[in-house]
Amino acid sequence: MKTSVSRRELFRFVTAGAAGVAIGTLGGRRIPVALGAPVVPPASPPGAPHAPAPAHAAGSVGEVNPKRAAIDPMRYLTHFDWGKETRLPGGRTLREYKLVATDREVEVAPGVLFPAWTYNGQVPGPTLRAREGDRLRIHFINAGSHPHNIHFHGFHAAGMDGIEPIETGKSFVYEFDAEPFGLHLYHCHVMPLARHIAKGLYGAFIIDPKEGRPPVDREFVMVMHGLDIDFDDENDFYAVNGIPFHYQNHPITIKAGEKVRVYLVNILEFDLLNSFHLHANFFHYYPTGTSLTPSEYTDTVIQGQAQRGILEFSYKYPGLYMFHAHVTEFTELGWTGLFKVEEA
Ligand SMILES: [Cu+2]
Repeated sequence: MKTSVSRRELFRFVTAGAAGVAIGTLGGRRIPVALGAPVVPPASPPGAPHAPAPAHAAGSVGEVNPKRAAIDPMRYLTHFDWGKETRLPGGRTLREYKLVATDREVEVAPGVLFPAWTYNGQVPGPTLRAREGDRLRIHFINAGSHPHNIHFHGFHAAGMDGIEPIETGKSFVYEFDAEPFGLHLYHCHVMPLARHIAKGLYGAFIIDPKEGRPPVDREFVMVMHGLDIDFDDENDFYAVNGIPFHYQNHPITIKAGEKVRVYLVNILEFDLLNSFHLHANFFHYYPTGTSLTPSEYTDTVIQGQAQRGILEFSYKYPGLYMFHAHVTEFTELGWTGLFKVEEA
C-alpha cells in the first residue's frame, strides 16, 4: 500500500523549516501529520562551548500523548528487567521473565498512530538483564493476532532457539543459561521476518560478566530502529527508543565528569546500516560487549541489523551536545538527541 505522502515528501516537509501539515494514510485511515516547524531546544548554560541545535533544525510539532506512546523513552533509558529472582537447588540464580505479545495502536509522532505488535505493550520491548551463568526462564504468551515467538541471541539448545511460531492464544517457555556475557537482543523470528521486526517485536538483552563491569555513574539503553507507518517497506521515521526526536525535545541530563555507559543496539529494518555519532567527544567501544577491553576509541560507530556494542565516555565541559545517526536522512526523520551536561 502506498501512502498519499511519500517518504521523500515527508522528508521535504521536515526539512523545509516551516510548519506544514501532511495527510498520511495509516492502516487505511487518513491522519493529519504535522511536521516541520522549528524546534527550539532549551537554552544552554552561559559559556556552553557547544551551541544547541539551530532553530532551523528538523523536528516534530507538539508532543506524543504519553498515554498512547509506545514507551516512556526517559524511563526506558534506565530501566532494566532483572526478572523474578529465586534460587535453584545448588544455589544458582534462576530469573523468570514474562513477555506477552500484543497488538497495540501506539502514537509514534504527534498525531501519527502506528498499529504495532509489541512485547508487553511497548516498543522496544523491555530490556532483559541477567548475570553470566544465571538460569533464565522466559514465559512467553502470544496474545496477538498473528503467530509470534522470541528468538534470543546467545547460547542455547536448538529447541530454545525461538524459530517455531507460537500461535495466537498459545504460550511457550524458553529456558537456557545466560551466556556469553555481552550485549545481545531478542526479537520475533516468524516469517515474514522483516514485517514482524518492523512492527515492533524486539528488545535489548544484557548479560553482565560474573564479576560485573567496572562501575560507572550512569547506564543507558539505546535501541536504534525505524518506523514504517504505511507498510511500504521503507521507514518513514527513525528513532532511538520508540519516539522520533524525543531526546532532542527532552535532553538526557548528565554531569560533567560522570562516567556514562550506553548499551547501543541496532534493530533497524529495511535500511542496511545505522550509525551513532557523539558530538564534541570520543567513546571507548566494546563490540557486542563480549570483552572488557575496548577495541576502539572513536566518535562514530556503524552497525548493521542486530549488531550492538557498549560505549563508555564522559564529558569534560557543560553544555548541550548532540548524538545522532551519521546519516543525514535518519537524523532529519527523528534519530537525533541531546545530552545536557551540567556542572559537576
Ligand atoms: Cu512475530
